[in-house]
Amino acid sequence: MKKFISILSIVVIVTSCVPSGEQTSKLEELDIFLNEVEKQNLELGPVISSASWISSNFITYDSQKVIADYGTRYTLDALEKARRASSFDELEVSDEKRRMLNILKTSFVMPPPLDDELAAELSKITTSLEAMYGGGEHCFEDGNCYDLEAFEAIIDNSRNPEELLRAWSGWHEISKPMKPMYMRMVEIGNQGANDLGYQNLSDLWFSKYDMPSDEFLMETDRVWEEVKPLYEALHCHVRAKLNEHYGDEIVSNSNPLPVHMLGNMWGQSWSNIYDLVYPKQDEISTVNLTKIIEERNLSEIDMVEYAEDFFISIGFEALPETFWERSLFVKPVDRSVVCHASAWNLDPANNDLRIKMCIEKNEEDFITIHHELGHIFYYQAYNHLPTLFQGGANDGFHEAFGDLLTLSITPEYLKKIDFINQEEADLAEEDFIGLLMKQALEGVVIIPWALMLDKWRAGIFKGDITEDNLNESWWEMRKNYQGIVPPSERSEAYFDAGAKYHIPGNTPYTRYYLARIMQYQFHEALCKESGFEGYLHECSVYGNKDAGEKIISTMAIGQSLPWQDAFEKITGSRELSGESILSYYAPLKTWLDEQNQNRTCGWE
Ligand code: X8Z
Ligand code: ZN
Repeated sequence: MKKFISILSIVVIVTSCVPSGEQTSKLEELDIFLNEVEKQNLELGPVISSASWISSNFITYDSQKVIADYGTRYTLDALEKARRASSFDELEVSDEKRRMLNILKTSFVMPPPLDDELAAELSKITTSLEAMYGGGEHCFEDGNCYDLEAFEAIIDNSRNPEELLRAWSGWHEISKPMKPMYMRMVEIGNQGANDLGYQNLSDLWFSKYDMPSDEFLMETDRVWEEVKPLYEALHCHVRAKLNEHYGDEIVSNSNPLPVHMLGNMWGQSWSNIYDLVYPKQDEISTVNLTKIIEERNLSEIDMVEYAEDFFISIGFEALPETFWERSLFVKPVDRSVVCHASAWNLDPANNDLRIKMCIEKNEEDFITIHHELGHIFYYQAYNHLPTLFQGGANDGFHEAFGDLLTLSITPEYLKKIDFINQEEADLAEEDFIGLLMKQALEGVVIIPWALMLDKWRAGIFKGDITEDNLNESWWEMRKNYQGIVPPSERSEAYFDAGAKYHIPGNTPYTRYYLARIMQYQFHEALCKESGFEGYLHECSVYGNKDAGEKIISTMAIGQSLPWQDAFEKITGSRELSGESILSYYAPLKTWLDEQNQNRTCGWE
């Protein structure tokens, strides 16, 4: 999700107390301030967003210069506003205005102190890091150069351990030079967080969840404990199957999994090795969306249209013409762009919505398109709100809705849109373990990764992890949470975390953890409410206007209320829980436990 901090409201609220003279003038001052913020957001926001769009779409010396400069000015201005917002701390105001003031004080990811030079230095670093990733390329001694997409073409598809190792290692060269810049960025960012009244960046990042940060972190850990047995069962089975295929030398039966053998550059999704881990691979019972996309010769835009159609089927309004005109769907051949998929809300007042994605014609990207459109339709649903309330109920909500709908890509749905026929749908439904396995290799596998990534960052922010053990701690945590190890010993000369977009891109990652838990809670609630009684994986909300209404009206709240209120609207509960994901995968868990019966599971 991309947008520069949004801004605020004109609504006049009557407070419950009778204000004294002094309060009245302070209240008037507050109204004037909030109106100014809204006006500025409406005027300047779209221009800054355009500069940012250009800098990500055309990575050049000049575009980076412009965005670094805009970034500095914008951040300094936002800091000034945060300071002014704090001056109303003691004033008795409505809940709505208090929320707006809090948003002004907390909407920072990497704040500098209120200092021109440090702000400029920080902006330069953050801009450069993102460009280094976006333009990342590694050339081997034979003179052949590869960018991320070229390396991924190997990692995602090859079954040759040497080739895989070369591709994995090649891509992880690009982040070496990021390390000192990253450390300096954290140093400045921590000072900035401190100036805003936080202990450090970690304190700032985790204080945005309408509860004290330590309570929130306990919640995330509690849910992980619930989901862990499912992950461990999957890990055990996948390891045994990879061991069968590759032998002890490549994948041992007792050690953690080597990251380069998992069909994904970061080992965060294992769906590309589905055929190795699920015994029925040769039968037609498994729907292969990549094959269907190829056979039907679908274009990148066709793929986006199918996703749009899903949202429209449940009651969303079609996307504006400008979405189709201004988005980037295909990787340009003649220039460097940040290919990592993103959704943009450039000019809320004019509904200028776009995605930027180098779409590949395969199943993985078909799913990612739904994810991105989840962001886009969220923007569309809340863009009527004051700019300060234009945001997800929390950042996990923003990531969850597109993913939620992908749970509805059932065989029955695929038959409805004519991707498969009745016989294929029946076969696929019968082989529900295959179906759940495919989902789990993405949806369950990502969970410990999505939790550990920010735990590692928090360690740096708090100073528990230093430049001397940056890489070591990264792999230590990956081993503990995911049971994954690097192909070989990695020294501190490497900065392996920097080879993942969200580290140089400074995108908090706990949002994906929340999304991957909440999406099942949403799915279960929406399915049950529509009277569905079967297995959760058979339920599709395609065409279900009641479910759509729930989603749209929740989205329309934006971030105007605590996330728990929005959560309750859909699920009837105010708490995260691992129960829904466990029920969704219950048949798979039973199957995995049988398969794992005589295996040794777990890792050191
Ligand atoms: O970054 C993304 C989206 C954009 S918000 C494509 N995701 C995470 C990732 O790629 O690591 C979606 C899944 C997790
Ligand atoms: Zn996203």
